[in-house]
Amino acid sequence: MATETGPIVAEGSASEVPRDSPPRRDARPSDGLVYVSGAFRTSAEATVSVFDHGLLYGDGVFEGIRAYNGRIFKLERHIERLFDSAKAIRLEIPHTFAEVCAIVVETCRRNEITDGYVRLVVTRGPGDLGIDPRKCPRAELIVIARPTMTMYGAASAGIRVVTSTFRRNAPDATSPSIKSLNYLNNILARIEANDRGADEALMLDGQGYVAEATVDNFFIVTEDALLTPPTATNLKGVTRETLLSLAASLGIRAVEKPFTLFDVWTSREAFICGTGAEVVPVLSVDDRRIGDGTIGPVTARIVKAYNDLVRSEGHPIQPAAPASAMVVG
Ligand code: PXG
Repeated sequence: MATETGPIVAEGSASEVPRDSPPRRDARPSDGLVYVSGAFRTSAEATVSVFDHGLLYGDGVFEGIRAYNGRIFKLERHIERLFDSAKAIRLEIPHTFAEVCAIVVETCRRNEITDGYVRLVVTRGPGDLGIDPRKCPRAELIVIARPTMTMYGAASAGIRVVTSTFRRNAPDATSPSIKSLNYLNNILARIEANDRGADEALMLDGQGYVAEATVDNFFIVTEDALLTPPTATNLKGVTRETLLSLAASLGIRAVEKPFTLFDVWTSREAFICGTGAEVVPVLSVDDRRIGDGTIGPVTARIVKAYNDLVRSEGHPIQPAAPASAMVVG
């Protein structure tokens, strides 16, 4: 099938994506269009080189973003984190911040996304064998937009979590704040959780304090506050920071401080949060029932407030209609 191969953002061009050729209604193949190598291609034709260092060495970074009601939630914050992750690994994204935002919006448009999930990947690009990034002259930006994304089976009813024997990356190794293509530690933890019949794994830091889940930040509710670990040992989650400010607006005291498994096992409520998962109640940890084993009142309030917020703000996918179009009669 013919692909839309025109470059969306020419090198050195202005940040706006050209809007002269709007996507045709019939242009979206059922498996979607992916932005890769500077153009939109069908999923079948969207490929990267086997010499890409993202594949060969996990050398790259990524982002996951959600869209609700035709708007991309926290788009700029996610792209900012993508640039921060890239900076940390000395990876130069071959576009400006504004260009990346425009490409994400255009990918959503071309895939007719109203509600969905966007994955950005920036790899070191194709090079030769050997880890030296100097072999890779140009980084590769990939943007995928899908109408659905499910992380856990019956997430809204609550999940079962077990503590993994794999520790979250130490801050003096590959920083856990980098959303890098190296997720093996977390994948091993997830396999462990799968083997033990749990939905998700909780990971500890090198000192034995609770860090986070494999793709989500972690909160507990104690007698007097909502607690989440400081971000030195986990990802600076966009959902996590959104919930901290939501808690403030709901009058719920929220504190960032280290805590242990004992604090988790004896907490009143617990939940995990992330862009993909949203806010998911945790009903048991290591076979200890959390609270009375049902979704607690604080978690329920936070779930509702988050669900309301994500549907009420964000970067519009479609451009605003011109004022003249709104005049009736
Ligand atoms: N910790 C880790 C290790 C993550 O990977 C989060 C916390 C939550 O961060 P945000 O900014 O999303 O609130 C993540 C996020 C996927 C997927 O496809 C992964 C994430 C998010 C969305 C989808 O596996 N990770």
